[in-house]
Amino acid sequence: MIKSAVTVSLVKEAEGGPFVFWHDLRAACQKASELGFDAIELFAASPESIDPQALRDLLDEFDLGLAAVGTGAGKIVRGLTLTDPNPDRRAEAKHFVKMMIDLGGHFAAPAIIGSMQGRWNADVDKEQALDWLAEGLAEVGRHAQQFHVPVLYEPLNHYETNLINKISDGMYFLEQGGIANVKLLADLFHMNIEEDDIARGLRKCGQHIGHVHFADSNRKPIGNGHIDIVKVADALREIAYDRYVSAEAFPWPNPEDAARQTMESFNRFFR
Ligand code: LER
Ligand code: MN
Repeated sequence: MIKSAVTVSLVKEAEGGPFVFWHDLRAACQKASELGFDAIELFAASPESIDPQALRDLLDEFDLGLAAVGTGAGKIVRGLTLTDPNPDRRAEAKHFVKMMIDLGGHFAAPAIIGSMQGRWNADVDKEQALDWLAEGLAEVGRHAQQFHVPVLYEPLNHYETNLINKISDGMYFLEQGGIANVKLLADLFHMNIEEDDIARGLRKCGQHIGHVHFADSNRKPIGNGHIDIVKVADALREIAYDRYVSAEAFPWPNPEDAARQTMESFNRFFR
């Protein structure tokens, strides 16, 4: 059965970004639980900034799972990416991701590689950047195996990366590189920009999809833009998707209403 999640960001530098709840983890868990979410997805500044026992206690208290942990703070706060031309910085990026995998792993929550993939530019050509990305994903995928969770690789729209934008290109990339234990994150906001047909993109990738970011075309909570969510839900059912759809949306018009609207849409389309 498909499960619901809502994002919580604890990262000052990410303010203005597409996260529903902000800064107060306890209040976010309380609200998520009240509204009936199955889990939260956590965006933290660093692995060390989270006390795993305190997180465990909070999740237990509010009967929530941890759907996934973001790694984007590695880029936003520390400027790290898996495709940095400097080998020391690439190693640091992989280390950061592995620490996040360790944090999530104890909760059976996969780590997400989104903006940490970086982009090609004057200092690194596209072929080289893709080689480093493949190498990095393979390494962090192997690291995650000990927790029996995959790593989630997220193709982003072309304003955010020039490496891989379409979900099926992400699938071919993982397949061609023989990259094990890495699944795809299908973010409906990015897919609305990049795919010819979102539902077709989801069907094509089938079992390779390990997580869904649930936001509308304008990144408001689902139901406030022009994505045809009925077709998306049909496609997810058809591929027997049974993991999380997680609200990575703007806190519009405010966090609580964004979460409530998401839950109403979730119940309408997935229950
Ligand atoms: C991360 O999940 C994402 O979707 C990116 O747009 C964040 O930069
Ligand atoms: Mn996303």
